[in-house]
Amino acid sequence: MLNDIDHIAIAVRDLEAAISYYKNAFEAEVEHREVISNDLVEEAMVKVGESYVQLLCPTGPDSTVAKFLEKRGEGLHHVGYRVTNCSEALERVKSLGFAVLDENPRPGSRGTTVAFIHPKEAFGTLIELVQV
Ligand code: CMX
Ligand code: CO
Repeated sequence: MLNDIDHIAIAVRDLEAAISYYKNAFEAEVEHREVISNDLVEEAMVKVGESYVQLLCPTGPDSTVAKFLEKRGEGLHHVGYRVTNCSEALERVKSLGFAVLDENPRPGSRGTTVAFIHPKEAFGTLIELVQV
């Protein structure tokens, strides 16, 4: 079901500084930027092969990413796996009784359809199912 790693998300305090770091250290370029208002975050997608590093910065104090930065500091926030059918993949996880954060798929950035799975039963890793 997991076709590819779509992105690895890293929570950062200063988006411009993180973009500069990837550019200077690795000559890696931002391919897409977007404010995801539902999640109160701004993303910069840095291209890595066919995948991305999603640099993620809160747009306000109520963002769960702001809470994450406060509690845990900057670092790995979640892994996004590319799936063919987000709804089917989510239903499977739900039918097995694992906790999810989205009962139904919803719009993500770049016109994707996404659903988040709770980290508590996923061995401490927040998972995003991404249908491109
Ligand atoms: N990875 C792993 N564990 C995490 C986590 C993360 N990113 N964020 C929080 N947790 C853990 C906390 O440490 C806490 O663990 P304990 O109970 O052991 O202390 C537990 O999850 C609950 O954390 P919390 O602080 O009480 O809950 P939050 O209100 O911060 O919510 C979460 C956490 C995962 C439910 C929330 O971040 C969420 O719903 N995420 C899905 C949406 C999202 O992340 N959007 C931003 C990205 C958008 C995108 O990529 O497109
Ligand atoms: Co993501």
